[in-house]
Amino acid sequence: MLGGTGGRRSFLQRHSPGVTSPSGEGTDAVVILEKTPFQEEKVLDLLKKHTKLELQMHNDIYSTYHLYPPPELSEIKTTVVYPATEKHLQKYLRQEVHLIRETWEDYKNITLPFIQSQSFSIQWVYNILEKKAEADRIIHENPDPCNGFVLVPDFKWNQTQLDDLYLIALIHCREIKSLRDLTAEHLPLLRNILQEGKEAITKCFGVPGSQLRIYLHYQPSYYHLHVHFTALGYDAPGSSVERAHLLADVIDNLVLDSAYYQKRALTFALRADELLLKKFQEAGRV
Ligand code: G7M
Repeated sequence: MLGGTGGRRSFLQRHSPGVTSPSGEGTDAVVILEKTPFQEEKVLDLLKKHTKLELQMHNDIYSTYHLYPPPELSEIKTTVVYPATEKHLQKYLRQEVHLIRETWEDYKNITLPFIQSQSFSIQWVYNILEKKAEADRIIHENPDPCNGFVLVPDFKWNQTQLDDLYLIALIHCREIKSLRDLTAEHLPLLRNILQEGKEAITKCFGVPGSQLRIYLHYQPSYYHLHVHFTALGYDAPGSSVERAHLLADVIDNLVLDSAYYQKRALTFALRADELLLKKFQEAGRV
């Protein structure tokens, strides 16, 4: 089965037969294949080095080709989730989407009970915070248990080129699930992430703060507060208006009103077979 993540370069292979779990049972795996951006300094090699070129069509000054690059210039970034839960499979399969406008009452009556009933693991987050995984990839850490965070390259970024730069800040505090929990009490934490995150990325990768898109997702996939840092020129999956909330705007909103995110309606898209959509449908809210 083939689906897409919405990103132009991502595809999914749903795979059950032939994949075997450690216990010997057949289990689904998610395999995400992404063509990585071109590296400018390799483009000449791409055109010269052992590249097979087949003419597709020619018309006046225009021609198109099939170009078959050598293996070292045709990397496909591959991410594997195995064994994959039903939630992982749902997340990546191509489906119809519906826009939800969630009021604070909807959040309390529908979304929050749903989140609490789910056992979607955020162990990978705890592994990073406890240095049990990805410790060597940490770009910056503020160790304060309330106002601190860890900044690491996102899964989606192979760190080979800056065009698709993508990092995430994971907060040390384990009590904040999402944007909905934020109040003015969290301003020091959010300001630390904004300020220190920008400085660390500029220092480490030479990308200035003015070229970073810094935002939170609502709904997130993982209910442990985290902030996305992506290159401004990169059309990152999940940076659309119905999902991304700029951190600088979030901070300003909380300065204006501490209960801003416990008052206003928030919009997000849900795929057709997501359980949360079913909950909104059952409550007559879609
Ligand atoms: O806001 P949302 O929950 O959708 O974003 C979660 C982000 O975490 C995504 O951008 C993922 O690519 C990233 N991510 C997910 N996992 C499981 C990992 C991981 O194990 N390591 C790292 N570095 N990033 C991850």
